[in-house]
Amino acid sequence: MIDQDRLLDRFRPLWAELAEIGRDPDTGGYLRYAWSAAELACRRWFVDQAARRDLTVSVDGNGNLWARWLPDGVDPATAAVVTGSHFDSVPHGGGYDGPLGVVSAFLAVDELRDQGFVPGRPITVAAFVEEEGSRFGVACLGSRLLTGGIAPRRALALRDRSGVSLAEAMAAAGADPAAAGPDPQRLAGIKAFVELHIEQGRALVDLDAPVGVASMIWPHGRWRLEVSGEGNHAGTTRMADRRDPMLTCAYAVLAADAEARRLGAHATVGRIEVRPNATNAIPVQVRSWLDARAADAATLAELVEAVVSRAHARSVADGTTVTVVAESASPPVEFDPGLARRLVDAASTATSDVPATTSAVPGSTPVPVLPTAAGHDAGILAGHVPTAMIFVRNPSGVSHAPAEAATDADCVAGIRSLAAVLAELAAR
Ligand code: HGY
Ligand code: MN
Ligand code: MN
Repeated sequence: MIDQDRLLDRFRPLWAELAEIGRDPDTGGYLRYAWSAAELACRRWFVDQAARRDLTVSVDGNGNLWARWLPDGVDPATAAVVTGSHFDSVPHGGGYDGPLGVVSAFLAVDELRDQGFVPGRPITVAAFVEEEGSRFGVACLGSRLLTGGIAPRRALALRDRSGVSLAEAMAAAGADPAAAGPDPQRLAGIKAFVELHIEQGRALVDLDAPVGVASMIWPHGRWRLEVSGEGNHAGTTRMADRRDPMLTCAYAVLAADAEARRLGAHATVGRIEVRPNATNAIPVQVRSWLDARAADAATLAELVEAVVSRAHARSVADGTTVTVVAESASPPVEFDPGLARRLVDAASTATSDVPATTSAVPGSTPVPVLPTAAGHDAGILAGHVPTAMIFVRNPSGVSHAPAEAATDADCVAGIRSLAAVLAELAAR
């Protein structure tokens, strides 16, 4: 059995090394955008960690990082068990969403080596680029490019808020944009992919479990609503003469909330851009981004359709025009049930000595299997290789905000579970 205290002593300094990279001292949140200085620092950290473990680092044409443990005598052509996550964050996001999966992967390798475990196949640590889509607008951009989920031409033309394209950002970081695109050979070299991730919710808290396993990912997507009206003077323009796009946008936001509640779905508008964004001018255009998610594709489609049709109806009354562009879409993902079962068994054994802290939900299992409404690179890879996810308990349930956190003890329970899973999947 893995020694909890020894793992804690390993986890804390490694976590502290990464924790300061890209952290905003005012908010405590992270500003780690794909190909930005902060994320490049995380990538250097990754390469350093791999070197310390004699793992061979490779970078695919999309900028995803891979650090491989190839045991003596194992044929390099043998498909690898891969584990990892991402470094990038939402603006002022939490520190665990992504990095916990990469740190845990390196520490799981350490634990296996300490146990004298010698895999029968390579074990590879991975870090995917632009999982959040915070800079270029499309979620899981690195894993979508890898798997052919987005055309390189479209991806490379995506621009950030200051107008820099993905191609320009890659080139500025020394990567070759022309190399971006599907990598079937790399995919063929993956036997299974396991992503460890902080839970983005409170299910494990309510179930009194330190770790859980994912059953599925809700379908979800991002739609850009562009409302155009007539720019004019805030003071001298009579109310009856206005064509104010802010009204149509505000109505769409409230409609999204109402329709999501009606359908038991989730809808958020967290980003708005106003032109000219002046205090004393009626806007000429208001752009907003709808993040919509539901437990099934039909409900998601109904939600988006309802919001869009209500926005169009309102625009007639406002004398504005609305265009809607789907920027990023993720269909429902059902994880491999056989692999999920193996993860439950391995994690149950690995964490059997973790004491229950509160009264668990009657009938709950030590390692619950639960759905999530959060997207992940595992959701993209699941369409191509056997894939599973381990969740680590998040006491507050908060994510995509500075308050996101997990206890060290639960992070260690996650690492122990991941090490056990890797041992099982990579056994000789
Ligand atoms: O937005 C998401 O669902 C994920 O956290 N990237
Ligand atoms: Mn994530
Ligand atoms: Mn996230």
